[in-house]
Amino acid sequence: MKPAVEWRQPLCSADNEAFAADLHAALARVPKAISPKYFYDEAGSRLFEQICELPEYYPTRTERALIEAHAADMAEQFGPGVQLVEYGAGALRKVRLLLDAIPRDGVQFVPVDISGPHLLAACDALAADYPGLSIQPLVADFTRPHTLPPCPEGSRRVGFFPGSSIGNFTPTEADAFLRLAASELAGGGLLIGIDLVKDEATLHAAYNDAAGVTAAFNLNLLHRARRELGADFPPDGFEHLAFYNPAYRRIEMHLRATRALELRVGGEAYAFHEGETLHTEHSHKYTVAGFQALAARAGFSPGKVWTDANGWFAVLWLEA
Ligand code: AVJ
Repeated sequence: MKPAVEWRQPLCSADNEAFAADLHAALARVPKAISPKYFYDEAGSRLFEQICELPEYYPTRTERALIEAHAADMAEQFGPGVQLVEYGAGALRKVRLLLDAIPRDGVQFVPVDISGPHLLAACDALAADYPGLSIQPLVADFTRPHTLPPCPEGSRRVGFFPGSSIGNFTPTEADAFLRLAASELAGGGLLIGIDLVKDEATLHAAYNDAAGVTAAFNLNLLHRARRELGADFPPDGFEHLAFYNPAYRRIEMHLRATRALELRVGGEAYAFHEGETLHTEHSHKYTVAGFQALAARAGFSPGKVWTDANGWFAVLWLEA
């Protein structure tokens, strides 16, 4: 039995100072905009898990049903021995559906996530449920150069990027990520979930849930800045804004100033006029053909595609 090793000692640690530097840059920019990766501190990761359970938020349950129904077919694309690298691993729920379809001694699992405490807790839970599974977590920002553990001999390296997380990237950023992935997965492949273009009402509801969890998730960025950086964003000074921008085929999330504001972050002063926003997230929607073309330009060959009956979500196999 292979031991579940080394995950008390992540291979490298995410850069905490990056948040301060990026927040200053975000507030100095016109229009103001910050990377959505800063949503995912412990509180933010927990809120995101709540989003995944919301009735309006169809992507998670749709993708889960696809993987559940087709896990064996998906695993067949991987081949017999696999180093499975999950980008932005989160709570490690979906991968279980895949792991259930692969013989345990044929897989080394490498979850990569920026949120260290959350990742390690998720690995604990996974190890308890999958005794004997080899797990090598990596606490890292997977959009930046990082070093994966070596691929075990006789195994293919396969990336797993579910949840349509790639939607957070602009097409240019998606291209850069796919190129990085195509090179580190060369000889293997990538199993990726993408959210598809659909009617605006369905999209709008998914990012404006009645319970206000998405709003809390968005606003948590400001709470995090207060907690970690001593920034003085007034709690009632901003509100959640999410809408579909058809020109870019993306949902945009913003934090909108409810009044003119002056605030300080670590000694620097910034101003918002009433209604001005800090753009916090893109969530790009794709067509299957459009995404395959993007992936092909980055070095992948399109393979099998699994979609739900509504055509709301797709899981794609891409050979690297
Ligand atoms: C994790 C990027 C896939 O875009 O749907 C959910 C994040 N933001 N609700 C998405 C999110 C607001 C989510 N992704």
